Amino acid sequence: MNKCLICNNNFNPFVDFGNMPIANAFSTKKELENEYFFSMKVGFCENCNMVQLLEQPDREKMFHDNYAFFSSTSNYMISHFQKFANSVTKLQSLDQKSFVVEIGSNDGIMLQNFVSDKIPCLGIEPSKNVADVARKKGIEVITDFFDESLAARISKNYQKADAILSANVMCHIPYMHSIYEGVKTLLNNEGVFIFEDPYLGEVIEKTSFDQIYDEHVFLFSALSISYIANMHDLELIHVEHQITHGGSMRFTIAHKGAKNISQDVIDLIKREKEIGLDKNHAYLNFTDSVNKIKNDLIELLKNLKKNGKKVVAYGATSKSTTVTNYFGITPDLVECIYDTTPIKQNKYSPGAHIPVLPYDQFRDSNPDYVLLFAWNHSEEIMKKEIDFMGDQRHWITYIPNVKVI
Ligand code: DWN
Ligand code: SAH
Repeated sequence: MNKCLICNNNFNPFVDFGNMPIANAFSTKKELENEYFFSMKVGFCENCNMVQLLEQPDREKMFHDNYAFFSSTSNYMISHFQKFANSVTKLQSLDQKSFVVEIGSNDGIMLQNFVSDKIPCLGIEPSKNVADVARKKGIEVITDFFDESLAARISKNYQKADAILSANVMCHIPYMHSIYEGVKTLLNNEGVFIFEDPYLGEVIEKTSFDQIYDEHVFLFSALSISYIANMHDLELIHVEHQITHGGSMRFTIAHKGAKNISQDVIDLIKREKEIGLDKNHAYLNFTDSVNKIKNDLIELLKNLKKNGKKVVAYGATSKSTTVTNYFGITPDLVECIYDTTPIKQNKYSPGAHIPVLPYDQFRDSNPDYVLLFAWNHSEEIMKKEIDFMGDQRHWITYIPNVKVI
């Protein structure tokens, strides 16, 4: 039995991925000698409806001066965050007197839009190397982990926020109560806290099990978010589906009673109950669905190898660490991974030790099959590579099931 991080209720895991390394620990040969592993199991708390990791490595092991994920590696995401920022400016009628705080601002992909509109903003980003990229864009960043005490300091030293924003960060933070207390302190009376993360409903529906890795301690639903908001005198007032990262949900939170709750919240909670996301039952077949993908993909890769085909991968994603380690994909089956991120290049993937090579070498490698680890960016990537792939080369994708394209 484990204790829920949100409500302290007892619960059991519904899937066990075994030992996993740090998903973004792309390493040199020497660094691999001290590789760190943790036991990755996921459970569902039937009391507050939160899906969560049972164990998460210390935050300093994941977020530090050499964090490997840079948000601006996708052009689609750059335009996504421009639209996100513009929608907040409109919603809150932001101007030069306003104040926007982003939690987990990474390389400034979101805040750069407020800077160019001259709207005062502040980023909170514990990973110094990515924060430095944002600073070069003229964005003020505090290199620290957001929590209750930092929120108190910011509201004292700056001003209360009209908007607190966060994307793909809330699901990374186990100390959620401290976050919500911090939000309550920092948000002004009419302020909104808007964040988006991979959506539980879609992870279950599509079996996108690779959204589960060390950094992703939670998978959210409207049910679980309204539960935790309520615990802190806050309220879920709006939800908006996003296609990013394979299916995400944007949640808007405000002080309790400050704003109307939209019909979309009521509808989504109703739908989540209809499909049973509030019951253990919804999670029982998850392991079987993951294992079906595993068996199909391994069989395909083994057949391709037997037939002398060259298979490489595209996108050294965090998600691929779960795929390669749980499925047992080694360099024997997938020669290498091509990626545009300099800090990942000429290193080895965590656990599976597949070489990561610069994207510039992808085309010269002349592959027959390309396993798309960055499947969430498939539209952008397939469009970019359409001429090269032609009719002779094939993509392999595996969410929601194994497909050769
Ligand atoms: O939640 C998280 C999300 C936002 O980002 C973090 N915990 C970590 C990270 O997850 P990820 O690594 O699974 O994210 P992506 O966006 O799927 O990673 C894409 C990878 O593929 C990057 O390493 C960049 C690379 N890439 C590329 O080589 N060529 C991406 C594109 C679009 C390309 O054209
Ligand atoms: N918002 C970006 C980055 C997501 S990656 C995007 O959507 O692309 C997750 C980021 O959260 C990392 O940059 C990590 O350093 C940061 N992070 C982790 N814990 C945090 C915390 N407690 N406070 C602020 N940022 C945090």
